[in-house]
Amino acid sequence: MSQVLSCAFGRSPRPRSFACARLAPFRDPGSCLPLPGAFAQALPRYPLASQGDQALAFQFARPAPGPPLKGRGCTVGAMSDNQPRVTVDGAIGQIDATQVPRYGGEPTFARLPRLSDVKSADVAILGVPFDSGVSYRPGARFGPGHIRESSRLLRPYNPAADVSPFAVQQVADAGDLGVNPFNIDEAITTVERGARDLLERVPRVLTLGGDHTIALPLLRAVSAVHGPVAVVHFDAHLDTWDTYFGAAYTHGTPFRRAFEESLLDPSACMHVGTRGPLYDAADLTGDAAVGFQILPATEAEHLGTRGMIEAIAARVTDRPVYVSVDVDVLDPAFAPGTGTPEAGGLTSRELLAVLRSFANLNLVGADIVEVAPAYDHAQITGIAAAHVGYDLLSALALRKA
Ligand SMILES: [Mn+2]
Repeated sequence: MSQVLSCAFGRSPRPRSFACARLAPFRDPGSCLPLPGAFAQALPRYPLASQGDQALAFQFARPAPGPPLKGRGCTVGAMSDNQPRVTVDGAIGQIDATQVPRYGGEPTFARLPRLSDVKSADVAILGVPFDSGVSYRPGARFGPGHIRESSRLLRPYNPAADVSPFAVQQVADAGDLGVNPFNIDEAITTVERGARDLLERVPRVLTLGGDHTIALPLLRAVSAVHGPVAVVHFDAHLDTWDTYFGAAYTHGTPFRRAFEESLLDPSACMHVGTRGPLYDAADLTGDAAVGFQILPATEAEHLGTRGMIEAIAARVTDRPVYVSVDVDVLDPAFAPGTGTPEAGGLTSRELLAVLRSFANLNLVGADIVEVAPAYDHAQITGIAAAHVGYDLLSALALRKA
């Protein structure tokens, strides 16, 4: 590196051209600023990125010769994990798979940097290992780790969306929240506080669950920023029931509670992929009363993905939209590893195609829930969930670009 110029890493100043960067090691890797609230408890071992410009002063080499490349980058030197990384225009991306095989290295989502290793981020990945709200099979508490482990195959460039989601925006993994498994009320409070704290630093959060109970506190945090949101809810089930065994806060009730708390725009919410037996026909009228239009799985084949995309866009228009993906929206053939599977669901191909269309909508947040690895085989469900995350991140990248 004969010619280098120093600049602070971040969204500005970011070289316009394709640049090869070498990252200086942290000079004080032990320094750690306290994080506020529950987030501090959740992430005690991660040094905070905003620990001072000194630790974040990277040296950028002059642009490498050759044309700008989508989906290819050059490598940087050591971060806290001492792994070579792909970086484009200052966005620190994945561990470089040409130097470290994808089955090795950090088990963050897509082997992206930790949030503590970047000065700022456009999108954070947040894990919520919690499943005390389930009504049938438990195990989604292991979902965040399983999705991350299943995301090692993701590569930098998404040809279906024609975007490099980790190059045009900084995506980083914020780790897991520490959530009480024995007290649902406390768990909900912890998730809300953790999401609020994170949204003060990062504009968009993609959450890996966890069971669907966590959608309520996540919607509280998102609506505090954006106002009532249009929820597009991909699920086999309505999740607008009132109580279960007398309990108001379960994985089958988050969207009724969210409606009652005025977190939703009831003129713009939608279920996609619902199917299977209900308790009573009144379940449907009760659901409509809280603001959801239904695009059931039985309509998916008639409408095709294009028709589904048009129906969603017509419903949410330009409102801030929050996407909640219960992995059981997929047929059990595509997602066996979940708590309450129902036959006759969407294919992975249909779901991913529909999710890519959110690049044309005002996507403000998303979650992927109900991945229960104990019932998974060969990472079928985990890989599907990882790709759901990848296409949602691609949609955000296109929106940003
Ligand atoms: Mn659900």
